Amino acid sequence: MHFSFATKLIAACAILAGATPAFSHIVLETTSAPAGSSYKAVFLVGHGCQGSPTTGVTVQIPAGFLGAKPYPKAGWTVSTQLGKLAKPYDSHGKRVTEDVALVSWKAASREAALPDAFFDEFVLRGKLPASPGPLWFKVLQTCENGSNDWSDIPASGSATQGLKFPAVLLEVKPAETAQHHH
Ligand SMILES: [Cu+2]
Repeated sequence: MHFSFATKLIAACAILAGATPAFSHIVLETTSAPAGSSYKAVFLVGHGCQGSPTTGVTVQIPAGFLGAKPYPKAGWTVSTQLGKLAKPYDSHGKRVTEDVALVSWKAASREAALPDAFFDEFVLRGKLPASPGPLWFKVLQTCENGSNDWSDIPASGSATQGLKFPAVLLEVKPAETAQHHH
């Protein structure tokens, strides 16, 4: 029996999509990390908005993720926005009452936009909360045409099956457990 190359490709994509939805949405390169550690969040963007190139990625920093700092990105303008902390804390003898709440990358030109057929990374770093549990980053992906609002969070637990636009999940592990991996 003969299958065309295109048919095989479609079949492979369907299998991939079923087994690892991770490859189709915006996800983190490292999906778990120890509580209280410094964490490099690499957001992987695998497609645009129904074929349209990505022109912007805006990440909402979840409560408990401290001191977010974006990595610059060639061809893109990066900006941050501060927000008031629900729970102020002390650092280096100073009271900290606000922190980075929003990190945004915008393509500086039409040429810099991320084509739907390409893959790219958007990176920031920060400190994880001291207590374990799921941490959700809501991400707004804007495109030349349309946008994807990755903000769906399950009512309980951390399974994203069935969510159309799941927020980006990081599993914060108990510090001791995670150390076994090193
Ligand atoms: Cu997807």
